[in-house]
Amino acid sequence: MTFRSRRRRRRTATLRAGTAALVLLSACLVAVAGPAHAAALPTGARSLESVSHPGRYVRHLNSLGRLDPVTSGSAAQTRLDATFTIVNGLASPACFSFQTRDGLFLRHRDWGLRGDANTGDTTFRADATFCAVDGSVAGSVSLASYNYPGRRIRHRDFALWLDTYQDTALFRADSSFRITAPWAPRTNRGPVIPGLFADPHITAFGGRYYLYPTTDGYAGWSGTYYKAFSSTDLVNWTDHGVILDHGPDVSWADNSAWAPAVAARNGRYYLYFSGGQATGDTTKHLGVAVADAPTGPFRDALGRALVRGDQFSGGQAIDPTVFTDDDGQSYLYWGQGVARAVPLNADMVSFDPARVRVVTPSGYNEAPFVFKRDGVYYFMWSENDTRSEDYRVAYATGSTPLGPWTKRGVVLQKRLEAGIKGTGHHSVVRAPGSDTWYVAYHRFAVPAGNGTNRETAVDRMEFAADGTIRPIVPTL
Ligand code: FUB
Repeated sequence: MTFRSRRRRRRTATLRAGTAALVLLSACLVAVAGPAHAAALPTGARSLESVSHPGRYVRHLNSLGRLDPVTSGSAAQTRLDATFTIVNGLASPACFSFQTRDGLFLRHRDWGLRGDANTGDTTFRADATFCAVDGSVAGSVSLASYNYPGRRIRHRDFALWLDTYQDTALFRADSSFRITAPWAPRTNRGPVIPGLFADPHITAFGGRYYLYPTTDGYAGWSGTYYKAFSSTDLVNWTDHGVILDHGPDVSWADNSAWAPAVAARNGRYYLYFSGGQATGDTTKHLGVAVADAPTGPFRDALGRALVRGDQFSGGQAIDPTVFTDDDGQSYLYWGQGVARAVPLNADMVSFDPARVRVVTPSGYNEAPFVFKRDGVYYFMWSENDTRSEDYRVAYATGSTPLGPWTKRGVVLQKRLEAGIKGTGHHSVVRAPGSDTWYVAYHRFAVPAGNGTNRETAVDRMEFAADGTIRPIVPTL
């Protein structure tokens, strides 16, 4: 074991000890307080009704958290302010965050609850994450602070506070909420998976669709783990939880868990991913992990990078994708700034470095994706910077998986009249057994998102009779 990996294991052990201490602290509080089991919440649009004051709901008003009456006769703005999208916890996938309809997150500050924009820093993410435990009556929940587990959201004078838990009937009732249908249901489809997820890789295995995104919402894209989602209809998605976490699972990468892509071969599933280190060294590397099921758990296949960031001159080693041709040969593509491609060996975890080719088309920035239709190879990519509202998707065609490529142009870009910006880092899937195609991509979260607060959308992708891709219309 190297010094670095020993240090790494120590850090993981320290983190685990910290987590254990938090759990122990919660357990002690629970011992005083009575049972408070971790509870699962449905993600998606919901409202939260007070247990002690039925008819009053959690809402925000002038940025402050309140508990106010809401009825079907309430003003539209009141119903909107009392509707939250329950999402993956910004600080932990084991807990939850609450996104307002205007794109803010419920967080505590000076022990008061308020709605603020996600800065992506560690403090904000922790302040905006709450862990669900059983509430005072069956079917209700209580929300414990992620970073102050002894405190819970409760109402006092109809304002929302993060107060220290008290083992009284009054506190228990004032800190318990029923999760109800949303007061303001969405009139559009919204992101396909609630919350902040970018760089979606969509694929189909065994007649089921899978989505593998980057977990977003972190300043500097410093996220550390990947989740998997699956669906039969591209509308209703099951969250399969964390499938790979750089913390405990990858010895050579700490953060920058970006842009996963999964390929299947011989009954095994290979997850290609980007990773960086927390040492001040900003170099990114590509890794590969393997699992027996598309939802993992994945384990690092090599214990080292598959492509080191300094292995080839020029460009960043990020954004991997794999295309497998009809003859069974798989190809790995990757790169920001420079696009590279190489045939993978049959083991899917090695290649001959001498066979790596630069295949950068004009306008290319990152996020390569390759598929084949009617004997034509399509090479697609993202142009501009992911922080720009002009981040967009372009493509080229060729007669081999390695080009040469003929650029065909931009096919997916912002739609300002619908409030859609920064549409890029996409992937494409064919509906099994058909010639119906879909594209998954990310956009700035609607509303109020930006280049580190992105969400995942899926739309139809159609072809003209000559095989060119019709302009894709991004929809809300
Ligand atoms: O999500 C982090 C990075 O942003 C990806 O690797 C890029 O493609 C861009 O989407």
